[in-house]
Amino acid sequence: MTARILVVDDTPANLRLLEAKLTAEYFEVLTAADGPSALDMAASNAPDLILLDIMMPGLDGFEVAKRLKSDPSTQHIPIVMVTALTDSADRVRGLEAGADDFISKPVNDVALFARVRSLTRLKVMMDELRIRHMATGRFQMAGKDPYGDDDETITGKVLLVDDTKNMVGQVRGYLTDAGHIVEPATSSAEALERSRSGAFDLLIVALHLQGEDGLRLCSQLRSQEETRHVPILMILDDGDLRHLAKGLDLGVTDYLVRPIDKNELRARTRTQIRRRRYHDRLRNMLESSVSLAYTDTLTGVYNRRYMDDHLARKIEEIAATAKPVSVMIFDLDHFKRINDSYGHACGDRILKGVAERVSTSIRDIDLVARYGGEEFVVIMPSTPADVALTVADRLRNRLAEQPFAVPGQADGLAVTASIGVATTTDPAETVEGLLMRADAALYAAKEAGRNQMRAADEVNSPGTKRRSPETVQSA
Ligand code: GH3
Ligand code: MG
Ligand code: MG
Repeated sequence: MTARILVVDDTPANLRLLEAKLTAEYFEVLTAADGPSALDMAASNAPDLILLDIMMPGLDGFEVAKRLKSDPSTQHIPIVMVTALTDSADRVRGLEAGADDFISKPVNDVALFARVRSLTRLKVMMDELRIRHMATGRFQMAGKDPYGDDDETITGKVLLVDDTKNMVGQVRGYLTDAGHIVEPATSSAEALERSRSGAFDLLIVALHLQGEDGLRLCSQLRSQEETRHVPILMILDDGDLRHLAKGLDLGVTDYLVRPIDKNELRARTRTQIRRRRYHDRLRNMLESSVSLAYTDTLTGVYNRRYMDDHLARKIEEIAATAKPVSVMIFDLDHFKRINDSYGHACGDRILKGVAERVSTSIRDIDLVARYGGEEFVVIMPSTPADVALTVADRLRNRLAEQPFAVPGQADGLAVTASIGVATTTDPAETVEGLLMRADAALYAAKEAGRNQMRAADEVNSPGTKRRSPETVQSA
């Protein structure tokens, strides 16, 4: 994988050195000799990573990082501070300005490449999500920039894996004081077991687990489904670069060196949890935009297109299962009056309430969809006619027994529905034919005075008309 890296340093010799190292590893390298030109290049050249010197005349590295992270067009670019400073307060300041990591001068090759690869890999993944997300057109609609940080005091749940009691206590104290929830694990087995709950935002692994290989644990955490995307913060001894490089190759997201500095630990923990949240947010947005294709936006239940496909599959399955498939169509009674008397928004509110009440009244294998307007369909696989009728009547009753809460109406509004039910045992039955029979039964229920249900004929009569009472039999 090739990545474009922007190197920023006011000392020409440093620039040339980093440029040479990176070019030799086939990275594409851009250079900037001061803060303002770094900002320009970041905005116009879309680098995948920025290596940023801290001490520069004029605009220093802290300020450049801060500006890059507050500009929506550059805030997703990872920043690595390249610094001669070893003072922990400066590192913390860098992290707070938005840096993702540090490399000390003189720059060590292993640390440099491991870090560059780890961060560019992460960025490629996030870019992919962002592009797919933008392609769905929901990016603006969601009204929220997934890169935006609206929570400065971000806290999360951390699994701390280490067997040295002292350090556990210390790290735990540092993090709980900052508002995080920390659960300890003292062996690899315990870590794997506990992390399977999927409840953690960050895994901290101290490498010197007695008699165990901390790196192997990291690799197991990476391949385990529940922790695949959870960041891992590795704690290692100063100078242990061999393990560092290996850990980063295995997918460890960040690292800390002993002795642990309180502020650095907190800052890196926060950065990792933030990154995790941001990744989750993108994924959720992606999932909800995908589901947009098959759900009804007002009520959140399935839409008609999805219902049609689903019903076709269920009818086909009869050939294998020999079990009947039933459908019900229900239509709210005199719904126009509700709109006319209380307004369309109130009507919408009731449609949502109806969908919710129906969704919680049916079995997991049943499916509810909005058929159109104030009409809904429930598909019930493996359900004979008599059972379907029982379900329909229960549903009718659940709608009628309790008014729907709407703003401005203290007692809520009473709503009833009329329901038509049809059943088939024939795998050659068509979706259209089955729905038409249910619809005809619905019409009969309306004719009979509403707030009731009717079953359709067992046989699909040819020439059945939509809501034609002749083809309907009373239940
Ligand atoms: P009945 O079914 O009992 O014969 O009477 P109705 O008044 O419900 O029947 P009709 O089918 O004539 O009217 C359906 C009304 O449902 C028309 C429309 O005002 C309302 N409606 C359809 N879709 C929506 C919607 O998305 N939101 C709201 N608020 N109302 C809707
Ligand atoms: Mg109606
Ligand atoms: Mg209607």
